[in-house]
Amino acid sequence: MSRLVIVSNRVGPVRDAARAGGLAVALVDALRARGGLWYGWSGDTNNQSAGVKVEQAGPLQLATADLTEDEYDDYYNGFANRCLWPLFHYRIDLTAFDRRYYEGYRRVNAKFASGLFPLLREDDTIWVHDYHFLAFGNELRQMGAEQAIGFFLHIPFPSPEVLATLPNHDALVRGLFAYDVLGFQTSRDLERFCDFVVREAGGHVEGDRVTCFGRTIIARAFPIGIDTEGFAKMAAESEDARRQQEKAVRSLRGRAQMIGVDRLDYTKGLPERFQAFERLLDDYPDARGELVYLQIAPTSRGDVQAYREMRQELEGLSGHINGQYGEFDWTPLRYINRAFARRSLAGLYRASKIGLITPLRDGMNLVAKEYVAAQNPEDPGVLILSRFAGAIYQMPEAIAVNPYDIKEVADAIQNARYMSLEERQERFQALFDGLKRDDVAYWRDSFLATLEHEAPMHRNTERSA
Ligand code: ADQ
Repeated sequence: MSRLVIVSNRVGPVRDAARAGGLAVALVDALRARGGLWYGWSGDTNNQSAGVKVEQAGPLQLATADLTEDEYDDYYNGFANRCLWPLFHYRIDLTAFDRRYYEGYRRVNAKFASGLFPLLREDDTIWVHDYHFLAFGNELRQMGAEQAIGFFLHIPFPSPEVLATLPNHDALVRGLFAYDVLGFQTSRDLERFCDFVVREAGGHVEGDRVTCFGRTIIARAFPIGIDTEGFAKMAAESEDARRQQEKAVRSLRGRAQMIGVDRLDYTKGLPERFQAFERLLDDYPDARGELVYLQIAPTSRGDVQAYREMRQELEGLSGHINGQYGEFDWTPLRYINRAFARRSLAGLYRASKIGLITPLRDGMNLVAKEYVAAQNPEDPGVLILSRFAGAIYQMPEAIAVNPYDIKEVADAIQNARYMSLEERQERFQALFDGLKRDDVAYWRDSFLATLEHEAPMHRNTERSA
């Protein structure tokens, strides 16, 4: 088996999964089994060039490089998080179209590619991740890399009209054709990519072969999963999870708990979610004193203005809801801005009768999957899931809602509160079976099989043609 080289912005078995987000969680799970080299940003900024640092961490070699302050501003806070992130989540209003950011982004992609190039072996398989490194493959190719290189996009791919608002969209999409395999979260993302290639770039599509800019690549949907059985076992059996669950149940004193867990990000629809909870308390007085909504939302990307503003808005809303509806012995909304250990999180999911996951847009959403995996099959909770999360395509047995429709979400919560045990069990079983089948190992193996077995055959045919 060839060596696997993973490239992603953040690297390694992270201590703070909440801040690192879903990508790091998924890759830790994916790589535990296979080992290899994992390369990316150290998380530090340093204006002296320290080069690439390589260290061993169990079966993994971790290779990291620092960013300078300017690179951090232009590449990470700038193009990645103030331009690509909002734009790919359909927030044109929050997108900063600043060409300086794009230049910084290209420079950092080139710098990281030149840091990796000398570490590569001839038969490595290279798997690049997410919107930070759209241009990475092209930079490596220009240095002469001939290895199989795949790319997986963890966030949505926008519609052609939205992508076309970006001044450098043509160069970015052209760069993607340096990869051999492109992976998307859902078939809708894949369709939008193909649409762009055909309508905006004059390419053509035949099955999963996409031709443009003189190259043919494989593009496919590979919906990311979680370690379903591992997570379920942790929720049911680990001492920490059980302790956290008992603590939660004790503090609820017979009341039901509804949970949301999200990085504090404007794509997650938190203000709308808080408003839906308020609407529930308004429209359904029987929920007052009976339901506690626990929202865990650790701060992320605090350097970006839009994130600071949203945080203030949420503090205002939560204060208002608790002031308006709270009783001396009942706090309706428990809003917590910090990370929890994964085991504790598993216990909290299990203690919750409802999982309320209503992003305005989300590539996949692993929290929805974790919530289901953590349930007690004898008495499972109900998942309410946004129709704009990628996960909805794999989880049709969740209650699907439009997160912008406050009344619809309030009604869904009320419906979930009174759902019969039989219906809850049926929905849970169907969801759990799906998550067990399409877990993180399946995601990893199917992507790598395409990259390692299908792409080389395809490259050979291209060469001999
Ligand atoms: P994220 O936007 O970070 O991921 P998500 O998929 O839900 O969103 O993953 C978040 C992860 O962080 C989960 O594993 C969750 O348990 C963990 N987490 C969140 N809050 C936490 C807390 N307070 N304490 C501990 N852990 C916490 C991006 C994309 C998603 C895509 C993933 C993976 O935006 O759409 O599903 O990558 O591809």
